[in-house]
This record gives sequence, C-alpha cells and structure tokens, in this order.
Amino acid sequence: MSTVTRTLIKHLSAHDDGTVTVAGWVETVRDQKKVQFVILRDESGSVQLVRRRPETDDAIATSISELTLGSFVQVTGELKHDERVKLGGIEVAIEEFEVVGKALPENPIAEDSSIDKRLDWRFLDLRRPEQNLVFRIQTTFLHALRTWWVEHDFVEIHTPKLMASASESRAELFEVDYFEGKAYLAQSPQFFKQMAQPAGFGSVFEVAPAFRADPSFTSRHATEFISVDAEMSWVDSHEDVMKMHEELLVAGFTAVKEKHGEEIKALFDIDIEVPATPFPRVPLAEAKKIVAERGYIVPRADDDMDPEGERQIAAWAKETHGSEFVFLTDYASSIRPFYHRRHDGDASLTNSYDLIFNGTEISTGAQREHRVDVLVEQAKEKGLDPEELDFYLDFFRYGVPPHGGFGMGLARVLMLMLHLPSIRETTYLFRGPNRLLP
Ligand code: AMO
Repeated sequence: MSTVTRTLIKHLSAHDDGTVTVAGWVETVRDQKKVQFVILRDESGSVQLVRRRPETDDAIATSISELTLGSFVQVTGELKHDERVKLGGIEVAIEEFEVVGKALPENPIAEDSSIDKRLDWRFLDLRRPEQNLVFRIQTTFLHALRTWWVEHDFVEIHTPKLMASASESRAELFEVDYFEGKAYLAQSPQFFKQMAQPAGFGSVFEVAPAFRADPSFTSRHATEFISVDAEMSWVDSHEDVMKMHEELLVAGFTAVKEKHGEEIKALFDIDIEVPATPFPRVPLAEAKKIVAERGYIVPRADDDMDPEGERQIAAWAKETHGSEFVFLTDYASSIRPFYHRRHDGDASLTNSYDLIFNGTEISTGAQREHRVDVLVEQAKEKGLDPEELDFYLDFFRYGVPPHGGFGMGLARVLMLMLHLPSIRETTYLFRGPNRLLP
C-alpha cells in the first residue's frame, strides 16, 4: 500500500462529509447479522466504523468477523455526520478495509489488572486514553519549561551519566564495570551543572535520566528517573532559585491547563490549577511546629521531615494559603549535602529548600557553597575525601560566581498533578529494584 494519508480521528468532526482514511487499532467489534460495527481508536480519539453486510459475506465482512481486538487496521470510507451516533455524532461507512497488524486474540491485561501486570505489558497499557494523555501532558509541560528557559537565556546542557565518582552520596550508587576499572551511574547532574558556572554559561538546564540504587518499593521512588535540573549564576540566596522555580512551574501549568484542561477534567476529573505566586515559604523548624500543632509529631531522630509530615504541611498550605505548593526552607546542615551553602552567621542551617506539591516532595534546591576553602571543610565534615572530589573542587579554584539551582523529579510532578497513586503510572517504562523489563 502507498503512503498512508490518514486523518486523525480528532479532526473528523470538523471534516466535511466525504471520503476519509483513518487508521488505528480495534477497540470493539459488534458483528451483527445485517450490520458490522467497529470502534477504531488512534492516538487522538475513537470513531465508529460501520458496514452494511452483503447477502453473502465478502472479503471485508469476513475480515471484520475475524478481527481480533487490538489489531491495527487502515480504513477508507465515507464520513457522515449523524447526531444519532452516540460516539461524537459521526461515523465512517467502510469501503476499503485492511488489517495491517493482527493482534493475538487474548489481551493479557484487563481493566482490573494489577499495576505490575500492566507494566509487564506496558505497550498495551499505554493504549489507554488516560495513559496516552499523561505523556501528551508531559510533552506540553516540558515544552513550556524549555520555552521559559530559552526566553530567559538558559543554555541546555547534556552532562555525562557515566562518572568517576558519586554525585550525591556513596549510598544508592550504581557501580558498573568500565574497561579495566569502575564507573558509576550519575545520581544527578549536580557537579556538572555547577561546572557551567565557572565555564561562564550563566544559567543552564538539563532534562535527563538519573540513577539511584534505591532498594525501596514506594510509590515515588525509581532506580532510574528523569531529573529536571536548573542552575543559575549570581544568586543572592536560595530565594532567587525559588523565584525561578515557581515562575517556571507557572509557565508549565499554564500551558498544560490551556492545552489539556478539558481532557484532564474528562479523563481524570481534575481541574488543573495554575498556582499563584509566591508559593508559601516555611522554614523547616517552623513547619515541624505547625505539623505538631496539627497533632503530628515527626518521628525522626534527625531534623528532617517524613512523608506524613509533608502531607500535613501541604494540608496546612492548602487550608491557610489555598496553595497546592509549599517551599520548606532552611534545612539543617546535618541533613543536607556538603555543597549546600550555609547561613552566614549560623552554619547549622543551609540556604536550601524542598518543594512540596500536593503533599509530596518534588524538588530539592539550594544556593551552593562556592568558596573553595569552605567547600573543602564541608566535604571533610561529611566524611568525604577531598582528593576524590579534586576534579569538582578545581571548578572553584579558578573563579566562580555565586550560584544555585534545583533538581525536580518529572514523574513525581505528573503523578501529583493528576492525583495518580504511583510514578509507575507517569513513567514511560518504570525501573525499580525488581523491574528491568520491558
Ligand atoms: P534530590 O536527591 O532531592 O536532589 O533529588 C531531586 C528530586 O529528584 C526526584 N528524585 C527521585 N524520583 C524518583 N525516584 C527516585 N529514586 C528519586 N530520587 C530523587 C525527587 C527529588 O525531589 N542534586 C540535588 C538537586 C539540587 O540541589 O539541584 C538532588 O539530586 O523529585
């Protein structure tokens, strides 16, 4: 068959009655005595195909009778607007019908299959309209972020994912054989996005995989995830980073609401809210008091929050500020990485934040320590060997402006935006401790 000039199903309703070609996969078949109906779906929607059955079955009638659900077909026929047709008030009367890719008859997954089973058959699971929409939203969201960055003179970088050292901590580090030696998979682009500062790039961003050998099975952890990172020169504190971060999210949410608001309402029953700025900012110590006043004492020996604490502070932000987002700021140095800048005059606190969205952390951001002598001390204090970090410390020895940035988990943003139960639903192909296939 020659090149297919198909009409996307979503464009049919605006199309004049007449000959059209549509192509997609078969969702249902009603094989009746006098009429045969096929519901055809493509990436943009679904449409009813109809064929009056001839006296004796011809090739098309037989081929419809023998259709297996999920098969890919290409159809040419007469489009007709008819408001009696329940599905969108249009149907296509089949004239030419070709099965292009036949499916096996048994669908291995059903509506009520477990998430694990669905992931085993992810390519079939992704045919669901909700799943299709997730990745259209992701495309729109990232496009809006990129547009914002480009308009603000950020440079896109691609940092290596094979590294000679850990990028966050020795824990959760994947080690791989590298010729005669060892290499590590990047846990984040942290060091190399910072390198763009002494490189004189000003501001940079990256959207790329990050790897963590995290053995946990929570709804928000993966061993490989897409990290959305930015880093900018000339910040006075983490406040400048938070401003950039919230503007960026406003751009992303505005684009998603404009383009997909109605579909999101229809498929997920969610009204996308473009967040108002500034998002509330609460120092962590204060957040713990607020949460305690709500009756929840964070059961941790260190100064950190826990997931329930995050949910509580999010509920507070929603109730008192009407905000789905809240910045928790000024984390204790004891629980932050060595590269976070500490408060002038109080080294026990850092110029850092976590961003909580609908009750879960989506980001960590901070101003960085750019004074190399202080940085070396902080690394030592965390038990790191400055010699191993020498390549990184060199970045700071030849002049560097004050800078800061953040990292944000893409799948978490989508999960929380769409109120989905797990990042498995918002990751194209999830990777976890016991999942490397497909
Ligand atoms: P952090 O380690 O907090 O910070 O990671 C930043 C964000 O990345 C996401 N994330 C994950 N998503 C899925 N699975 C995981 N295992 C996982 N780990 C992290 C989260 C988290 O908020 N270099 C710093 C960022 C910075 O300071 O610029 C960093 O990596 O959404």
